[in-house]
Amino acid sequence: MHGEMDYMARNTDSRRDIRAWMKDAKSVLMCGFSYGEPGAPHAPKEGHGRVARYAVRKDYHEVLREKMRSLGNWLATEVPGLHAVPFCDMSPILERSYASAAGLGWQGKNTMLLGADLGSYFLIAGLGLDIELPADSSGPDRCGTCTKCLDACPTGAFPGAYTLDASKCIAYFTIETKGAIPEGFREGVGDWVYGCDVCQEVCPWNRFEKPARVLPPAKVATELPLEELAGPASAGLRARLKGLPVARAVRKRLTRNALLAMGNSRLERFRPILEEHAAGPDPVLAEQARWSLVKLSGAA
Ligand code: B12
Ligand code: SF4
Ligand code: SF4
Repeated sequence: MHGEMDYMARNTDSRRDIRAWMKDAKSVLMCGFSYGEPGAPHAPKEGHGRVARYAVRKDYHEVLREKMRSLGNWLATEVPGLHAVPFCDMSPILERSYASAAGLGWQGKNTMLLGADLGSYFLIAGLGLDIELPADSSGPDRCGTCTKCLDACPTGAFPGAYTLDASKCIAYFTIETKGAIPEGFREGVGDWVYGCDVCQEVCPWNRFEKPARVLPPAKVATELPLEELAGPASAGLRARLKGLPVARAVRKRLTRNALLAMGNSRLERFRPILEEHAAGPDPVLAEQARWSLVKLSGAA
């Protein structure tokens, strides 16, 4: 279920309890930061690769940790001697479980944390505190009989409601996987080149997404030209992506993903660039390019 993300199998108990790494923690304060863009089109675009929305705005890790650090500093002026530890994404903790317990929403059938007035396009950050705060409680589960996210997942990554097999998720394949993306999932990856938003796009609660304030969209579209991602012009594109989460991707991984999307596009104009990679020295890229060339020929 975890694929190459070994850290998810480690410390499963400590990831449920912050006191495993913050011994004096008595409360955890959780915040959600919207990256919504109500009304923005996020449709596929011919010859382009799609990037998850969160990945084309300022890298949230630092921005949100800094926000929580400032909140901790302000609290310390009210409570002298306060010990506060900010965290966002990188700490070994199940952030969605804590955020749900803090009343930010419920974990939907797609495992995303959803708020009734916020949808799921928000990121989570927290602050461990050595003082007692009044406890909140989880919001009610409002998924009801809906199964849109489970039905829409292009790679069948949900073995059941509320459970994700991370090793089948497009976000895992495109961001985390180092080698080849397994053949059986390549068609499903479609035109996604970094992350995936399908199980959120179909969610009715995202009608209530809120415009982003802390994480406004960068001036880069969520659809990137595949030639630029896989071709010699990619240096220019990387300069435009500097500082965004998508730029965290190793160049080779983005190239591999773009070659895959070229195959799924069935566009003949990608043949020369695919042929170039198919004859190139990198075995992962060469194999991916050969697969995509077969798709272009319509042989499979
Ligand atoms: C590893 C990771 C991934 C992995 C695995 C994701 C996963 N679901 O486990 C991959 C790379 C696939 C991934 C993908 C994405 N991720 Co991610 N990811 C993480 C990370 C670092 C750890 C998550 C983890 O430990 N998962 C392990 C399992 C055990 O946790 P879990 O899903 O919460 O599982 C529990 C629930 O399902 C729960 N449960 C809850 N209710 C119910 C009800 C029933 C009946 C049952 C049976 C179970 C159940 O039981 C499980 C066990 O506790 C967190 C940050 C963090 N430190 O928490 C971000 C985080 C979860 N990711 C985030 C985001 C934004 C994404 C993507 C949307 C990115 C994208 N657009 O591509 C996708 C969404 C995929 C999805 N549908 O979840 C956000 C989610 C924000 C939100 N509003 O929920 C987080 C919190 C980062 C952040 N700081 O904001 N991610
Ligand atoms: S992010 Fe995409 S691949 Fe992953 S579970 Fe959601 S729909 Fe499926
Ligand atoms: S799509 Fe439906 S089932 Fe999935 S999280 Fe949204 S409301 Fe829940």
